[in-house]
Amino acid sequence: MAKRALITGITGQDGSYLAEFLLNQGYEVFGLVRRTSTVNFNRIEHIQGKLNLIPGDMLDQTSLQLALQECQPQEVYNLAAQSFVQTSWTQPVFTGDVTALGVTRLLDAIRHVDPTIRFYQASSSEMFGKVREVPQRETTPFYPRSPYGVAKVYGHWITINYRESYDLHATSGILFNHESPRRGIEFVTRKVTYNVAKIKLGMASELRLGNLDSRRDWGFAGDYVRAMWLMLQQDKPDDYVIATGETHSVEELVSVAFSYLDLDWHDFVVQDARFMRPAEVDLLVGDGSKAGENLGWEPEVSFTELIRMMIDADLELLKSGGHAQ
Ligand code: NDP
Ligand code: GDR
Repeated sequence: MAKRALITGITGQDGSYLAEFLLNQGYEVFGLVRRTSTVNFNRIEHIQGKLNLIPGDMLDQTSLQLALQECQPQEVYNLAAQSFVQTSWTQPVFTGDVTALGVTRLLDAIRHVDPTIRFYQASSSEMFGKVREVPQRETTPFYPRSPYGVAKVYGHWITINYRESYDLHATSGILFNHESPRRGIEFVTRKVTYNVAKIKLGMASELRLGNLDSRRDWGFAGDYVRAMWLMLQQDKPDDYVIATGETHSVEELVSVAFSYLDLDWHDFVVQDARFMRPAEVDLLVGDGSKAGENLGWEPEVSFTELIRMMIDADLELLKSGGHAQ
């Protein structure tokens, strides 16, 4: 019998890569999808025939319970979130409801429907915020700097609390930024690669950005979903940092992207206060050695390869008359 997995957030960047990965492992894959007035299945349409999509919403406890009863999964991957940091300042309550309380709703549904289900929570390096230690690892104290980061800290601790209170196989992956050609256009890597491609093709003349000094540990989403799966294959639930161990500034990102297409970024990048944040996370760099030792996980795509992969994909998209969704 094939194993069954339920993915919340299957229409997102990570959900689409994880669904592909699990299908390749022979899983029967279920995805929770919320009702929207326009269908947004563009990241999963190439595999939609192989997926079982179930309506539900992280804000609606009953829908989560029904979804679990319907698909009877052995594994649940909770990737659903209001995941854009900047939006969390303008929609802090909504962000808390989905990204924090949503985790409790799902864990509680699991506890009642089938406490043997293995649970993965998408925790984030944003929890480290104003970092207390460099590099950050599983034991580094949290100091979140946005309503999103605060919500993720709640989600992280409620996962640990349900593990300890009810003996659930509940695991948190503390993932550092990971990107891909399927990254949402509002995140800085994709915003840069998409606009560099547009500038190269004569479809845009400038790129407006916020803080160029912040540093991130950027990896490839395709590598990171493999780590999620590995975590749930362990006998014991635990928490793991997933990172490349390298950090780059936004300015370096911009420089690598423009120079790949033989352009000088100084000619095109304009700093714009609209993209500055009320509080910034200045430096993230993760120590993924525990994941290396216990899971045998290592990243395979380098920073430069990642940016080039994203630019190549954006050039192809634009040349074929498409646009970022
Ligand atoms: P995306 O923003 O691309 O995807 C978020 C997903 O959550 C979408 O499928 C979205 O559905 C769904 N969602 C949002 N609200 C609800 C709701 N109320 N009910 C049901 N589904 C909902 O995020 P990523 O794929 O990049 O990230 C996946 C997870 O990992 C998120 O929890 C994110 O916070 C976390 N994370 C991401 C990192 C990264 O660098 N990418 C790093 C660390 C953590 P819809 O399509 O309908 O909007
Ligand atoms: P982040 O990703 O906040 O780290 O959260 P994002 O790409 O939005 O920002 C990274 C850094 O770039 C700076 N920046 C800009 N960011 C955006 N989006 N747009 C701009 O124009 C811009 N200019 C500069 C930001 O200030 C920031 O310092 C992502 C999300 O996927 C979270 O869900 C996840 O938890 C974390 O990564 C790990």
